[in-house]
Amino acid sequence: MVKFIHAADLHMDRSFEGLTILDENIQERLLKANLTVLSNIVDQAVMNHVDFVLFAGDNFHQNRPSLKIQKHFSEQMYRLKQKNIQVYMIFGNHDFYQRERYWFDFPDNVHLFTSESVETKKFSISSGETLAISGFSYCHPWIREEKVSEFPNRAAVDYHIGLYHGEVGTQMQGNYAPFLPSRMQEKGYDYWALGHIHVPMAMNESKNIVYPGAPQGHTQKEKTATSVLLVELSANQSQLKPLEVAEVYWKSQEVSLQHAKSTKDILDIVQQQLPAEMSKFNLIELKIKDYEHLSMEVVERIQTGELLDYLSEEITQFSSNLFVWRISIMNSESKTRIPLTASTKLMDQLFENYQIPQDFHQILHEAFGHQEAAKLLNDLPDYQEQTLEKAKELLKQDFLFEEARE
Ligand SMILES: [Mn+2]
Repeated sequence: MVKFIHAADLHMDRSFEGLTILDENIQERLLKANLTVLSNIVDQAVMNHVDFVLFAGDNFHQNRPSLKIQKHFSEQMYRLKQKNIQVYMIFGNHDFYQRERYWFDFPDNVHLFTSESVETKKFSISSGETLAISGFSYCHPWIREEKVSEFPNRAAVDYHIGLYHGEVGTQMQGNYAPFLPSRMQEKGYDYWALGHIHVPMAMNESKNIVYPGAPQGHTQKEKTATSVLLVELSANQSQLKPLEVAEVYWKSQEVSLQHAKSTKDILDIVQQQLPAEMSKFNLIELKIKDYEHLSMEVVERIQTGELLDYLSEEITQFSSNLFVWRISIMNSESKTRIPLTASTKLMDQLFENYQIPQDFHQILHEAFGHQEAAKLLNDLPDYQEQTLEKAKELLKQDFLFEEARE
């Protein structure tokens, strides 16, 4: 039997996105959380007596990780070395590998894949069983080729594992090493340790082609990104167990103002509906509903951020693990939206045009033609996706789509 931890997408130097009001204490706490997540993974590796740890890419959010993060990373790897735990690591599209970026040596228990060509490392573990791990790294922010076909067939070992940072797609139809899970399955490996998608998910029925998800969510969309996987492989089966390692949890909570008789009741009601004390730090979005019987002033004070401003301070005083980062209004019928005689389907179709990276680039050709701007934009691989999402959100906020009547 072999036992290991499969982690991916730590994005250790990524900031927590969407938070606008932040006092210094909280900012510092969030930065520290990123480092603690790695220590938590190492703690779990030691506690569970694993044979090795796999990092499936994007450990760092940028391909120029800060010296502070590098030092912390190498210290934590050293902790694993002292317990005789090996580390196998590839680099992803965010932390694409360039040797000169690393000022700290990785201890010798860390085995890096540094080439865009698939390499295989063979070794044996303390039980005497033999292993092969095949993988590749990004040396650029994009890989457009399908890479599975470059992987060797199963070697004559007890366990063969593939390390792969990428997303589902077909040859040249994506920027992140597009692959088909069925092709991976054909290789006959025992396990494929995937990285890139931050939501935990298995890509095949037998659950041995798997994204563990990011161990720490950095945006409100990454609520399920809280863990790494403890994997046990034996002759004919694999067993996966998620281990919670996140330090910061994103939550959203609906708050009904149904029982508020006047605006004066609102503050009390909101505070009463907040969750009780929690052991980890929670970033909470409050979604206000059933407020229509109250005056327009409620909506105004929420929309201007005044209520948020007040509450975030109030709440930090009675709970140190709670931070309200956004207060939004549910089904905001009160906000007048401009009616458009167009279906949302039409909008979706229009958006499809902008999904094509070349077309998106074309619109922004002036920006991409500017040396400094292009550098900045290329450092944001999710730029297109995020821009389109935001645009969609704004359109839905401002317009009311009405089907054309025949
Ligand atoms: Mn990635």
